[in-house]
Amino acid sequence: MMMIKSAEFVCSNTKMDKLPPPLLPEYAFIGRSNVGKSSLINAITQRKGLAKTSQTPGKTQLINHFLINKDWYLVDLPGYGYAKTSRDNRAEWGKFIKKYLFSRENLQCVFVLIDSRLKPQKIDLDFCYMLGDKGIPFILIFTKADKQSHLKSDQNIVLFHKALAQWFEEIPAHYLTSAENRLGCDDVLTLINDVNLKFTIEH
Ligand SMILES: Nc1nc2c(ncn2[C@@H]2O[C@H](COP(=O)(O)OP(=O)(O)OP(=O)(O)O)[C@@H](O)[C@H]2O)c(=O)[nH]1
Ligand SMILES: [Mg+2]
Repeated sequence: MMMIKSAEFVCSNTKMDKLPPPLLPEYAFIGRSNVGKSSLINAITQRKGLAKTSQTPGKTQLINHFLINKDWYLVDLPGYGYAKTSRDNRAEWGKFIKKYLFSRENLQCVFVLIDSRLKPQKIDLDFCYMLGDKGIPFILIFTKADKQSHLKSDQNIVLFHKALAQWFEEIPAHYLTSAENRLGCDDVLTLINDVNLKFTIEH
């Protein structure tokens, strides 16, 4: 299992050319606003204040890079589907997030966070289809498992898989997690560790 020896905030950006050089493997957390992206980054790294969290949706507004063990990046992204954001803001979100997702060379995997308490939501399914369409590999992370029974979470996971199965031949791997009790966090780290070992810089 991977130990977290260091976790440092590097920078916040909306501009691709200001991101850290793409020389280390990188993993991005994305999902609906308030789904628990920043909280999960803190739980995974066991650093409570590393990524800023809030009860109010729309907290994370930029592409935030964190350097872990001086060896790989975790990226906290702004959430989608935040109703209070103006239409201009939302268009802006789409633009820079898509540019990031489609062109970041060292991006190894996108973690799409889904609230495990909810039945499949169109906005999440649409986001998954969009990634699939662009050939961007992703993994599903169901969040906030501590808020209900395991059975309920599993039912929602099955429903989500069924919805995806209409479009995908291969259903992406998934994890059930909680930022509250760290359920699933070490499994996510193990996956990251495995991918890190295979990382090579392509020229
Ligand atoms: N019980 C419980 N609460 C959680 C969990 N993860 C997040 N929360 C709560 O959900 C709220 C939103 O968490 P954030 O981590 O800020 O969510 P986010 O996805 O980063 O939100 P944006 O940055 O606005 O897109 C906070 O009040 C967290 O305390 C969890 O696993 N269990
Ligand atoms: Mg956030």
